[in-house]
Amino acid sequence: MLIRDNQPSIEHSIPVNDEPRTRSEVKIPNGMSVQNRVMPETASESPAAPIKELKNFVDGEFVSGVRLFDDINPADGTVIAQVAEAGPELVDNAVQAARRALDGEWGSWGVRQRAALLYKIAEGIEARFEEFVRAESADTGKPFALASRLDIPRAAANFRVFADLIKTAPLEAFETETADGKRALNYAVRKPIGVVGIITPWNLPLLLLTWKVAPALACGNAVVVKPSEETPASATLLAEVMRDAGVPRGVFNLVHGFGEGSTGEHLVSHGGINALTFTGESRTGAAIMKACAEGVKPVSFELGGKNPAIIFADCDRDETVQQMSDAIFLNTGQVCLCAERVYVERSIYSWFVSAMKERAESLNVGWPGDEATNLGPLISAAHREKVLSYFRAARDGGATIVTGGDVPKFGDARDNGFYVQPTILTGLAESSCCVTEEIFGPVCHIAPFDTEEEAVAMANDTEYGLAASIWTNDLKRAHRVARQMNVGITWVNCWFLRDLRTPFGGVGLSGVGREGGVHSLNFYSELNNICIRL
Ligand code: NAD
Ligand code: 6OH
Repeated sequence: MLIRDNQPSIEHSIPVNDEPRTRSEVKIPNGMSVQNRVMPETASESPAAPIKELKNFVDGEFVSGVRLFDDINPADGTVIAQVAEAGPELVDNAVQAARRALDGEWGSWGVRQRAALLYKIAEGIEARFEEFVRAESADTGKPFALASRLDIPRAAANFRVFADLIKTAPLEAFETETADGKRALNYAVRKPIGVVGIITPWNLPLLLLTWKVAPALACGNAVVVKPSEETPASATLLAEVMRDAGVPRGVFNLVHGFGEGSTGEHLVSHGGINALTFTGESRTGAAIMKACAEGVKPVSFELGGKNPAIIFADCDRDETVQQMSDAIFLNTGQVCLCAERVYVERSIYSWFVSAMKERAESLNVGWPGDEATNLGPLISAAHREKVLSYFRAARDGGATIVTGGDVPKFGDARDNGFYVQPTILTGLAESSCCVTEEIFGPVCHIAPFDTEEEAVAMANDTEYGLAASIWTNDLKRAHRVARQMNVGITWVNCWFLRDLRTPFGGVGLSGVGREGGVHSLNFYSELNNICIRL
């Protein structure tokens, strides 16, 4: 179900295959849409902006750091900005500023005032929509079309949804009968948890950062945010939006830098933060958990996945192939929810493999700003090397490379970027590293199954447990199989269809806790239960 607020242009649920948002949008191949106004002058124009310094934002001011590092455009390998790395002193300033904000004016703001501010931040993002699209695309190489359809609208929606939710969040109350025949009233009030550290990855930079900042502010906290070193630009723009929306000093602080031995580590080991929320790799989550154990700080982790898709012979075939194309290749496969393991009922296996091959070969890999582009590059040279190492392992392991498996050649500046071909593998053992480890690229392995039980067993045979998708027209089977998936999210006949009120998170190596809706409010609040003897 879609919920709508009193500004009906924004849907809280943003299906991946959404319809165009305005009349000015144009359709491009594979059903994606893009707004004309963000298109570049020429198809081959790189979205790179002139070199500038991306600064930290601490206590309401933009400030430099201890050194500069390069922000690289993955589409052509050019340096697009210099980023100011925050050292331990600046991280400390940010935490202190956040603490002062909690003790100051911000600490006395009521729910309605905070909600009004969140709506203003959403409007501020929309007012600078094109800048955000360009910044996100320049940092990640993702098609403008995708940033316009998914990342930036979702960032604005995150603020609206949590503004709505905090205004309507109920209190828990219990009337208690006591042994002496009297009564007591218990009710829980929501208080901010304090200074929240927020660390986010590069794949959906603004979407994932605002997914945590919005509920944290809705609940009255002050935040210190560290975006990925690969994608500092949209977070820096967001700091401008925060300032212009009238966010009090110190409520939103942004520190740039790397993880281990750098800004991320300084933040997680700082004694002044009260909670830490993180999205990224499972290995990093483990390191952060260790640092947070020291002060017994609450953590919320959204981590990696090795997500299965189970395709039954009775599925709606064309629809399934179309949606599985997104499930495997969206954002060049760099979505934690992407299906990297596809299990197909044997009677339609050969058909499905050929249909997906055709689909993969129809995708346009190219410049982010080109309206025909479906797939951009991977995030970095190092990440491409990781993905290529899995392609090599697949070959060495005797896989059939149904399509792809290599680096595309363009004969222009894109050859300096970090592209790989959309790739489909078959024929590997379930124990192969390509089938057990998260690759995080435009690649999947497809294997046949004979029985429902076998499919469920293969899908669940993993240390991860983020998301699964099931494709069938048999309603009873859909319910039966969905319940058996050891994951946090199961989609039936769809993928990445989000309602932001629902619990989102993973089991096993895929995460700790749930965010979304009331689950976010509970993580970003302390509940103080008050018991009154009547
Ligand atoms: P990453 O773990 O390498 O980095 C994420 C963030 O953590 C970055 O800001 C990084 O600088 C910081 N960091 C790294 N080491 C740190 C340390 N020791 N202390 C503090 N901070 C540290 O992840 P990534 O490569 O940026 O993102 C890709 C990964 O994220 C994939 O595994 C993907 O599945 C996962 N992811 C999960 C979800 C989800 O919702 N479950 C969403 C998006 C991405
Ligand atoms: C991972 O790459 C995607 C995560 C998506 C969300 O956290 C979300 O709220 O949709």
